[in-house]
Amino acid sequence: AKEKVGLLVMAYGTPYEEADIERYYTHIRHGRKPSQEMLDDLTERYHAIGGISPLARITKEQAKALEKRLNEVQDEVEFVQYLGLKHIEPFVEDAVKQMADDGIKEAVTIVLAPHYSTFSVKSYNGRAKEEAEKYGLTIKSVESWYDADGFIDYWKEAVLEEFNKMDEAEKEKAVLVVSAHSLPEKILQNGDPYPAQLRKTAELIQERAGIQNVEIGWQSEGNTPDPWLGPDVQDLTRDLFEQKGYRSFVYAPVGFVADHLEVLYDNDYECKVVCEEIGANYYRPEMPNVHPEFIHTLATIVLEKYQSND
Ligand code: FEC
Repeated sequence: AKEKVGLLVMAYGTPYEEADIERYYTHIRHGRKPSQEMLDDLTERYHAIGGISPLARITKEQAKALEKRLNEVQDEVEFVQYLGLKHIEPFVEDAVKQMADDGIKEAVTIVLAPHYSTFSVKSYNGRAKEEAEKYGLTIKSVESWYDADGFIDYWKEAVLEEFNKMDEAEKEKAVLVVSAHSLPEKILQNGDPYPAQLRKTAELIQERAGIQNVEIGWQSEGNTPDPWLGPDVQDLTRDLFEQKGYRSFVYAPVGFVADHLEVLYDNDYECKVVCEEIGANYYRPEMPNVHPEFIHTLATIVLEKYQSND
């Protein structure tokens, strides 16, 4: 039989049902319970997208599809997927322990977020590594894939599909807003590569799609007193409308890879409301989810990591 290699797919996680929202939110806040008002606000946002986020289902599908693809593109070993989440069970640590219990000796990890940041990818990878050391499990971790060819190509196609719905006059006054989750500005003090990686993703999409007007924005910032990376996509929309005369906005939240609250609410509701208020057209390309080209790209990245010497 072929050697079994662990494929640890890590992602943010989401409440499975309404009753999970409080403990999930508390976990995100590093153990501090949210106030009733904050809890109600989050619960309402979930209601607005249909009750609960499709993220749990999509993340599972992505992990399964990635395992399948990895076992199609190579024949040497058998990759076995494990899902490890940041803020709800199965936690990253649960998944690592399960791999060890199943007799897995080596594993590759990938986070379902393209851009590296000390706040996001580093914390996932650190948690996986720390747990793996307890069991003598060898892991190799993918750090980022914001410039991967197939990833850029996915977005090129998705974005052009939206631009192709416009006539020439509309296209001239259209802008592509490329965004990722905002993070506290203090990440910049230690030279975090996150903003530069987002800019690179935007540049590559712009080049490949041949789109003239492209801007970078940040979205979904947290509810804390410290300053967050900006401009926020909503403010940016108003400013671009007034200052550059854009009348159509195509939002590409490339820091995410699935339909979930931050896209279905923060883009499809909040940005859309701004567009409606100012009288602009709203477009949002499809998210990668389990698109075959996207999954194939992730498989290529994982395989390269597995075969590398680091
Ligand atoms: O669909 C869903 O149910 C879950 C969607 C979801 C994704 C996601 C991705 C990222 N976050 C990142 C950073 C932060 C920081 C804080 C923060 C807060 C929240 C809250 C919810 C939430 N996040 Fe999230 N995030 C998602 C959901 N996130 C809900 C809490 C309420 C709110 O503020 O809206 C602030 C923590 C604090 O208060 O101290 C920081 C980053 C990503 C993208 C990378 C990744 O996926 O890991 C970075 C999806």
